[in-house]
Amino acid sequence: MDKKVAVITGITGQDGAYLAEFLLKQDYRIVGIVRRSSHSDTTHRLRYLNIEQAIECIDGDILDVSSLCRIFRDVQPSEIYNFAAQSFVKTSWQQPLLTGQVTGMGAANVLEAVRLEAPRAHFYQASSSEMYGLARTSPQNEHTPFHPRSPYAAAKLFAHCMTVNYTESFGIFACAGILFNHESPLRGHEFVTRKVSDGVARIALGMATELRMGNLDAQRDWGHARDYVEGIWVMLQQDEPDDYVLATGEAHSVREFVELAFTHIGRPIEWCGEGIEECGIDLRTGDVLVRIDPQYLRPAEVHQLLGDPSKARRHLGWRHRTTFPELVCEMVDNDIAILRDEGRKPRG
Ligand code: NAP
Ligand code: G4F
Repeated sequence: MDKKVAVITGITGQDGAYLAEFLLKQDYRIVGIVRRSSHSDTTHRLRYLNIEQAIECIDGDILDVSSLCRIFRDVQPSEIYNFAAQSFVKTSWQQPLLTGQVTGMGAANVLEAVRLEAPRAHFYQASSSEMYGLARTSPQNEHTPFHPRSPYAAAKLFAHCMTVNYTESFGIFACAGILFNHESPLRGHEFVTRKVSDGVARIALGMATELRMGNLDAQRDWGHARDYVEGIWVMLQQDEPDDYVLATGEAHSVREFVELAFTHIGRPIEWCGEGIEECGIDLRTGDVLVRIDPQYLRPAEVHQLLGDPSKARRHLGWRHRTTFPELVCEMVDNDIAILRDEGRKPRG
């Protein structure tokens, strides 16, 4: 039997890399769309997973419909996963128009190329729990009303509605996964979990003395990206397209993430002060290890996100495997290992 062919936009990002790793185990041919860059190291996540050689990377950009049409026409994919986005919420206030173009219109471009060149392919859109924003009910499920609180969330909501629209209007098999935060050692350093795991690893190795943070009270439903890409794949194997929430069903604060990370390296902290005067003090030495820095606060905050993944459990048989403490410890241990390795490399 011919191999199934998957096209992945955003393959150089966290989820694209883990999905590619998973699909290779299912014997897929994988084509990744990679945008042009002036530096050569865009595929470091694929290299980290040791899968770079097994993937066909093709130049393309989701802002350029002609590149998408060319790739879909040439490759005739059975499945298309749209992960490409300007995905950092904080940046979306500094670059709202670019975020709208890439995260919102970019998805519409991909859908249009699917309609024109690969109308029988199964399509996945990376929707986000950020669309719930200032949610009126908790936990959030597929029926919870959306209230986006950032240009990023507004752009994702446009892309989400277009995905539903392309199924209803054109009969495209288009699924939107409404995914709550998922993290891993491949997470970008700008996101809070990786920032903390890297910062705590540096403190553990004596390379830094403190960590500067924003809102410690924000709560997120954090899972592991490797678990979530499996749920994404199962969505596209169903007989009918539908939308699904993927989440753990547990919310934790940024503060808890920080506390666990410091406890893991044997330097538990206690909190003193309030608001931007608050800081985290090393219980053993009395040193200040965490400071609040207003530059990391946002113009509008999403205070709590908590997902109800029961539909995915019932229909897809999916549930997360990695627990919150396992996630925190894996990320901190991984960053310690990376920093030790870098320290051993000869300068040159
Ligand atoms: P990520 O690590 O930031 O990866 C984003 C990817 O998009 C990168 O490969 C990036 O390429 C690519 N990209 C950006 N602009 C592009 C363009 N114009 N054309 C082609 N590619 C472009 O994001 P992630 O965490 O893997 O998330 C994957 C998707 O899921 C995103 O759409 C995100 O918004 C969404 N999502 C993520 C989460 C989460 O918790 N991780 C939750 C819900 C939804 P470069 O490498 O060249 O920058
Ligand atoms: O890690 P974050 O930047 O992720 P955020 O904003 O929740 O968005 C992520 O998850 C979404 C799914 O819900 C995705 F759609 C999106 O693409 C992205 O992957 O921030 C998490 C929380 C926020 O409340 C933020 O205010 O952490 C708080 N925070 C506190 N201090 C901080 C910091 N965030 C960052 N990035 N850096 C800080 O120092």
